[in-house]
This record gives sequence, structure tokens and C-alpha cells, in this order.
Amino acid sequence: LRDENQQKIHHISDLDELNQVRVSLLGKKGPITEVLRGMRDLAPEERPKVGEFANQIKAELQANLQERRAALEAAMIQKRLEQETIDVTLPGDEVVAGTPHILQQIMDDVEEFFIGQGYQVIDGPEVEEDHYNFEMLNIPKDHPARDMQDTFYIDSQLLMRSQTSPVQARTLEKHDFSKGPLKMISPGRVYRRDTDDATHSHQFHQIEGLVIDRHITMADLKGTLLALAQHVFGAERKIRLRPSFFPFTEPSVEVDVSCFRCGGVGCAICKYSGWIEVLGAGMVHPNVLTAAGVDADVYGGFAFGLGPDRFAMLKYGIDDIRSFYQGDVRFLRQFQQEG
Ligand code: FA5
Repeated sequence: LRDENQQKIHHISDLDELNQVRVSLLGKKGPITEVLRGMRDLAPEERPKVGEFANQIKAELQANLQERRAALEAAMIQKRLEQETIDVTLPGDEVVAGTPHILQQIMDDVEEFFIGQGYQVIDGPEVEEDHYNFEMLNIPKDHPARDMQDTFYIDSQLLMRSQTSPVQARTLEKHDFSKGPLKMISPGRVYRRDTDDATHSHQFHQIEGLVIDRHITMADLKGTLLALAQHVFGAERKIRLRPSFFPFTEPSVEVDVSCFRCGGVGCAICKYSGWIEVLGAGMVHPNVLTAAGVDADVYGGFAFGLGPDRFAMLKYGIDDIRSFYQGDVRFLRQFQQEG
């Protein structure tokens, strides 16, 4: 019984089989139990010998089973370790990393420039009140200037903001001038009922700028915008201010950058004038300051609103604004940032 079963135990190949063998050998119906049970039929002097012998075999078989179990478990662990080994010489899978959208890159660049000049970055709501988008900016109801920015209304009081200028009004209302001047920019999305074409989108971006203090002049505005143009478009750039009209600034200007696509000689992008229009700006109208509770006799300053979409088009020579919004990765990958 012992030799035969030791052989058998030695050849067990998995834990299930081992369990079956253990039950059949040592269980209630196994041969050893049977021998021990049959002892009552033996002569009393034989019982201790037979009992001792049966128990010894039982202990040996138990030890053999235990040993086999340990060996099988070790082999299983070994096998799993081998299967899970990483071959560091295999070629790796490419990790597809995203990158900030080209418009985000331009906005980050403009933001960085202004943060470096001590401006705060302020957010405003995209769903805006008529009050801030128009009234506080010197554009009362029925004023013809409302037609300049055809607007998506939600109801008679609420609208999708058509410009980032309402953030000027909101910030002016809250700013405490006893604590110092106000210098802020506000980037964000704006909406207009414009028909989409190569240079217009019904949803685009603006970055508003506002500086209010006691002695701000138009020269400060010009110097700021020249430094910005040179930062974004290159140190060779010049700017040109042309008279314009916005209800919330007086005087108002449109600002052109010298064309860098054709070196000022003339090309389709600058319409052969050597200059490209990039933003609107001006000296903040006293009515805007007064409406926000700021003393217009003491304080004044400049404001501007630029379009990062147009900035990106000019910087990279992109001829259709819709490319920014179609999400075509073949287009977007051209502007992948390193690292
Ligand atoms: C304004 O929206 C004024 N709030 C700007 C301003 C701010 C003036 C502060 C004075 C003081 P305008 O409508 O011109 O102005 O728009 C400003 C810029 O937004 C334009 O120069 C242009 O770059 C961009 N822009 C305007 N309409 C669109 C459009 N449909 N698609 C893409 N960009 C546009």
C-alpha cells in the first residue's frame, strides 16, 4: 500500500488530483481507515502492532502528500513568474500624447506676456446679461451700435456675450482703487450671429485688456500693443493706429500690424496694403467709468479687444478660421508642442 501510493503521489500533476488522492487514501472510505476499523476483529495482543504500523503508514503518506503539494505550488508560482516576465528588448507601444489646441497655445502666449507685465487674468460668464454686454458699455437699448455685433439672445435680458468687454464693466464695478491701479486681461469665448466664412466664425475668441489709473495716456496703449505685437509676431513688427469707433472708447482705434508674410510689399493676406488689422482699442469712455461708479475726473485708461483666432491665422498663415473648429487631427498635429 505504501510503496504503490508513494509512486502515485509522486506523479500527481495538479492540486485537484492531489485532493482526490488524499480523500481516497486517508478519507473515511480509504484503506487505512478500513484497517484501523478492522482492528476490533484482531487478537488483543496484535492490536497495538497493527495500529502502530497503520498509523506510521498514514503519517508517511500524509507527509508525501504535503511534500507534493508544496512542490506543485512552487511550480505554479514559477510558471506564473515566467509568463509575466517583461522582455525589455521588445519594441514599445507608442503613447499617443495630446497637445494644447493651437488657439490655446496663442492665448497662453498672450496671457504669459501680460502676466509678465503685472496684469491679472479674470474670467467672465459666457451667458451674460444685456446690462453688462451693452448698457454698462455705453450702448443703450435701440442704439445703432447694437447692430455692430449681431447677438444670440436667450431672452430679453440674457444673451450669449458678443464680446469680452462686459468683463471690463464687471471688474470696474468691483475694483477698489484705493488699493492701486487696475490692470487686467480676460480671455474667453464669444458668440455672434455672423455667417461662417474663411475669416468669420459664429463662435470665436477674444482677449480683453483694461488698464485704469490716474495718468494713463494713449502713448501707454500704443507702447503696450507694440510690445505685444513684437512678442507674438516677431521683433521686426511695427504697428499702426487708425481712427475707428467703439461706443465704450473715445478716441477709438483699430490697430494694424506690418505684414510679415510679404515683408510689407503686399500679398493676399494684407490685401496688398502692407498692413493687417488685428484688434480694436481706445481710451475708456468716461460714461463707462461713471456707470461702474468710478470717478471719471480722477481715473482713466485704455482698453483693447483682440481676436486670438485672427492672431493664429496671421502667425501661421492659416487661410480659413473654420480649420480651428473642425477638430481634424491632421491639421491640429502640425502644431504639436514638443515634450
Ligand atoms: C470688439 O468686439 C470690441 N469689444 C473690441 C474692443 C475692446 C474695442 C475694448 C475697444 C476697447 P470687434 O467687433 O472689432 O470689437 O472685434 C474685435 C476682434 O475680434 C476683431 O479685431 C477680430 O480679430 C475678432 N473678431 C470679430 N468678429 C469675428 C468673427 N466673426 N470671427 C472671428 N474673429 C472675429
